[in-house]
Amino acid sequence: MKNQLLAICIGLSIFISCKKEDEEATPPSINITHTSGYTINLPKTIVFTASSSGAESVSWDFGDGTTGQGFTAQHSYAAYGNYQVKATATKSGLSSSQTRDVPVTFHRRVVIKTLEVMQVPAFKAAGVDWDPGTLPDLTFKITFPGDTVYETTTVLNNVESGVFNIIPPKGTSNFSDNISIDVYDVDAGNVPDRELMANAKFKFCNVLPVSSTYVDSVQINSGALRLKLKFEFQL
Ligand SMILES: [Ca+2]
Repeated sequence: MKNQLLAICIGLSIFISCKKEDEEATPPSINITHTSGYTINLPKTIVFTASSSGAESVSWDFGDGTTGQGFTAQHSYAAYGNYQVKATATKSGLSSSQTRDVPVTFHRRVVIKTLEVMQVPAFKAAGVDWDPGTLPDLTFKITFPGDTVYETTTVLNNVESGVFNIIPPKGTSNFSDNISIDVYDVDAGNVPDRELMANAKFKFCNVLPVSSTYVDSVQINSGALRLKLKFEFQL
């Protein structure tokens, strides 16, 4: 009986010590949660929480070149953008990481409602008119990420400026998306039937003001091309 008990104890202790080694060899789990990044004020402070089983420490990469420590950490962002935030949990030299996209943004989506062409290049080449004797016939194309194109059929004839309504409004949910706007002079029946006058590229995160003022329009300048966009934030 004594020998049996001894054998059970030895067996149990081996089992426990094996189990302990297994536990030590398992990297800690990691899961990030955070407070909302939607704001009209900058800087925007976001509180990050890491939940982890077994982690001894958690380190953070806030995605804007700064880092932090702790199961709970907070960081203030000075600019709008989508930040890739990475948390790393460490235990006994083993680590696990999780990365989350964290948007710091006014709202979830911005849509362009009108495009005002304020100024176009005066000539297509040195001293050569777009339309000899008359003013250009304006039209435009907006390219959103993924080559999603909004191409208007509206033409503003014989003008150098004017306003296009975009119906329904077109937009993006990612403020760091590249948006490209082409402005053309149309010459129906000619070859080519339209000529690119100028192009402007921008990201909403770069053109929105870094202030507490809620805006609904921005001006985009690219060389001689000057555009004004009226937009709307949507939830
Ligand atoms: Ca024309």
